[in-house]
Amino acid sequence: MAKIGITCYPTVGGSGVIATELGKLLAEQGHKIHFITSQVPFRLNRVYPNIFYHEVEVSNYPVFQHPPYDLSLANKMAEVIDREELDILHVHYAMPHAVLAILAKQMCNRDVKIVTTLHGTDITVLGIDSTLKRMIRFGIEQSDRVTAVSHSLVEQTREQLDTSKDIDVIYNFVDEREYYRIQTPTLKEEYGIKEHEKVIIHISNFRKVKRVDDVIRVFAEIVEKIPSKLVLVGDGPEYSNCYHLVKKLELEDHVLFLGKQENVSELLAISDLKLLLSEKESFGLVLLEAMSCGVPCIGTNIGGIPEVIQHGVTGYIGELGDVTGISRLAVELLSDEVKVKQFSKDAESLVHEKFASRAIVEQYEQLYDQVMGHE
Ligand code: GMT
Repeated sequence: MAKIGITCYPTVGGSGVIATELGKLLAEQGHKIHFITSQVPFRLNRVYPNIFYHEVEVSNYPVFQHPPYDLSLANKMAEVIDREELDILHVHYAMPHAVLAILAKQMCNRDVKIVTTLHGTDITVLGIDSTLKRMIRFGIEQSDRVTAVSHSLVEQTREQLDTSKDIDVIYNFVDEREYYRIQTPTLKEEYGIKEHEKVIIHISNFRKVKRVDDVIRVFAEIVEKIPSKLVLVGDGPEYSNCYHLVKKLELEDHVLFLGKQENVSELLAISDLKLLLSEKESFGLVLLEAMSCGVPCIGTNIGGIPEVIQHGVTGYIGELGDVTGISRLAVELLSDEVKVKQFSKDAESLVHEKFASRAIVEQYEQLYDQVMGHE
């Protein structure tokens, strides 16, 4: 069994979710897991006997113009590597975690192996920022092993960082014990949604890249043909713009703004269709969460989304920004009960086959074994 350190962004966000869920499942397999983060990861919501949490403390010495969080993290990583005799330090999100892990490795007294997982915006946005690019590439190239959450992200990393480093694709997963089709017989009514109305859901952090305005415009065309409600879950910089757009399109009675929600599987249980119309998306973990709950999805032909949705089987892939084309696909699907049932069944099966949590965790375990020289 390995002793594994995990660093991630502990707040809401797909990379933090995956890092935390991976830590939990690895701990269930008997590994010792040490989270090294600025806060307790938000999904670490109960006591696990072989999971430990090491908080990064940042010095506030008045001479510093900016608190040196990054350096304090590297210092903490080195301290935990030595004290807990870590075999592996697995960092999620390259910027700045990969380069800090390399620094920590140089500061400690063990031949700890560094594994870096790329999640998306660390490459697709920050990787093209000239103030960060060289540092991100260095962190990736110096890591012992690098994984990415989709083939598309591997290609983008190669192109944007101009690196030939080997990158393994290990897809994301969900804990199927949490994401399944639960029975919520009264929830629809409690939200004031009529039994015959279809529910279309979008979940995101409402950043510009998520194109939530496209979701609203697509819904505006759907609701003209099919009695339905749009449920918007999450919060972020575009939230108030979305609010205004809903008002402008006179959709106030049809759109529910729910803000951040914890028990998303209950909301997915009342949903008929999920929309993710982003312009950048290395994977789209929310699609997997929906599919695991039997909700068909429509996504854009962007990044890793076509690796997650099987077009015509578990949902549809539309062109970025093609509001009319996407709403046509949605209306066609929602008008065909038999098709919705089949897509829903196939979505669940796909999660259990291609993205099964046990198989994905095994891929990480195999990679750890290889990097530790056990294979
Ligand atoms: O964009 C987000 O929603 C947050 C971001 C993150 O870093 O947590 O998500 C990225 O990582 C997720 C987990 O691997 C992926 O499912 C998301 O597609 C990816 N986001 C982007 O590529 C924009």
